[in-house]
Amino acid sequence: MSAAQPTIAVPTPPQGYACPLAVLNWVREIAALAQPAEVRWLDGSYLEYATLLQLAQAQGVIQPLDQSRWPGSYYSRSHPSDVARIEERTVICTPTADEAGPTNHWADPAEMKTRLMGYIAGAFAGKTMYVVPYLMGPPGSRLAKVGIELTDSIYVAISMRVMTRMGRVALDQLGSSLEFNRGLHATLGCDLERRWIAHFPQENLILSTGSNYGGNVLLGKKCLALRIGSWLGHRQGWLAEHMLILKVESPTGEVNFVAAAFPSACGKTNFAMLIPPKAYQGWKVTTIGDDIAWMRIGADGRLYAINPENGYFGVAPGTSHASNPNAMATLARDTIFTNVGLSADGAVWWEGLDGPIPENLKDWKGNPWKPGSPEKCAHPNSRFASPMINNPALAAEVNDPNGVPISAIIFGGRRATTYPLVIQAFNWTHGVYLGATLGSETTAAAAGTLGQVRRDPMAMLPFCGYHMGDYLNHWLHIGRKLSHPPRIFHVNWFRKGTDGKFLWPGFGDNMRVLEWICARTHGHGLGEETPLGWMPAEGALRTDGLAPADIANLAKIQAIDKAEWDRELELQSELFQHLGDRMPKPLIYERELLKARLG
Ligand code: GTP
Ligand code: SPV
Ligand code: MN
Repeated sequence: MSAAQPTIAVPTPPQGYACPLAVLNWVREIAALAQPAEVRWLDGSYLEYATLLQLAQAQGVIQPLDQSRWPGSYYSRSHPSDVARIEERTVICTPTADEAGPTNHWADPAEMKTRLMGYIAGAFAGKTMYVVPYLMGPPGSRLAKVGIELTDSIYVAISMRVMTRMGRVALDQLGSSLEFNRGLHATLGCDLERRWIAHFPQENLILSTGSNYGGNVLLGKKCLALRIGSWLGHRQGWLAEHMLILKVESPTGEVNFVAAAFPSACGKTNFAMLIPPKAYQGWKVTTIGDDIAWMRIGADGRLYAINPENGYFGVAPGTSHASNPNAMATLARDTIFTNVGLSADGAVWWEGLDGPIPENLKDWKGNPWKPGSPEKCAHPNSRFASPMINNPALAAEVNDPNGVPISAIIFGGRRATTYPLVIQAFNWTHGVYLGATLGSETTAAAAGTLGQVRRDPMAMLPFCGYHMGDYLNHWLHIGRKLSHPPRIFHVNWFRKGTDGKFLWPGFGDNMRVLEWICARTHGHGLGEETPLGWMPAEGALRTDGLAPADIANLAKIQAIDKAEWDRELELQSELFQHLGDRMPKPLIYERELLKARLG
């Protein structure tokens, strides 16, 4: 890259920082290229955060909410064309297209780098370049990873402090190691024409241009923790997954750690923060993570998981005191809201929030809005970014560097038909098949058509950084190495009746399914063998406290419709064909077995 000298002096890190020369050189190289007016190293302190918030406010990037009701919280609106991840512009730049596989967009690494570095040349003129060192994972964890994100966006700098362990802690973890991710983000006025999210796994490099939306620009999250992470996991023998992690404690003291993969906007945050219904006296669910899990094989043959994140970037619409009280407590302070509704007196609002609707609202685009207005007040993918420490149900193990032993893995999608409430896989391979064939109706979390069923293996379709066939094989391989593999399940909270309404109440009542799952992992939940897998035996799902109408729906939720399954198997074969000869044979065999069992 350019050998040009920066026109400004690049400061060394604040006093007391140990910083490898490789980091300093990365900062110098990009400063020389992007030509910022100023380079600012962030140390992650609270004082610094407060200063950045003031600066962002002065620049009109964020505005404070009514601090008496929303302490420490701020509001921001994105560019209206920049509200979600953009999959067509998200590329994996491996040396060959084959390595990225048919489910990813591929671009030639040299060409893409030349193009994006061209965009970035001089692009920070007159601006501050923030140097954001960040740590993904608990300090001291062998799974934790360090990234250095360089950005011209103060919104990114602020959000990274919420979402990651930012600043000095990251450089302390790095020590003299040279293993860190290079991340570079240039806003470029949110220019759609120059919007790219490019991953260079071989170089541990991420370049993001032309966007300022969370998943595209908070590079620790989907870019490093999932796309680069999954690529590293394949090489190094671990798993980077789009999964929540929760802890369940029963009244008798039985403890289970459960990981669950649901596609974007399909219920991970809600499930991770579940509050058991009244009938479940003495049961407790606490949160380790709500979006990402890094999992490794422990010396005892169990699968151990950490949450690499430090905050939640949650979907606002639908979040309420009724649906998710823990999320409401979490976002009650120190939160950055993006693209929700805003009232003149500094309150936020979104569809599905309970309580009175504030007066004098403006919608996410800044237009006046009142109930009955034709457009939505909050964008369907509007988000809150909150520190996880605010979660009243945070699990005690959240900072454990060793992670937590996972006893059950759950896959689930948004399916109006076909899939019953819960199935248990017969074994690991069958479980991997359930994950591999996961389908879900598309949501607002990504740009594109809504509500169409698409295959989303392990909820990783937009996030797997290499060939999906190799990824599925990697899962099979990990299973063979686990002497105590987690049991694998498939759930569907979203099955609908002929009236188009959900058949299952969901949210807190998902505890009923979780209880059965935990019981199964301990060998004492009653199951019935069906063609799809084990399902709860008659009476094995607790229904005390469920509304009579919900109880009456149970038979419909659990029904297996032969015609629907014939169609489903056809749809599954599309993915199988797409992956060609890299589709693992054991999974092809699982499909044949299922076909035979269905008759
Ligand atoms: P990402 O952050 O995009 O990865 O999403 P997520 O999987 O964390 O999704 P989240 O928990 O934010 O849920 C998204 C939407 O699903 C919200 O509108 C919820 O109200 C809805 N939802 C979550 N759980 C349930 C449930 O059990 N039943 C029903 N019907 N809807 C649910
Ligand atoms: C998702 O889309 O799965 C998210 C939000 O969790 S984002 O970080 O934007 O990807
Ligand atoms: Mn997600």
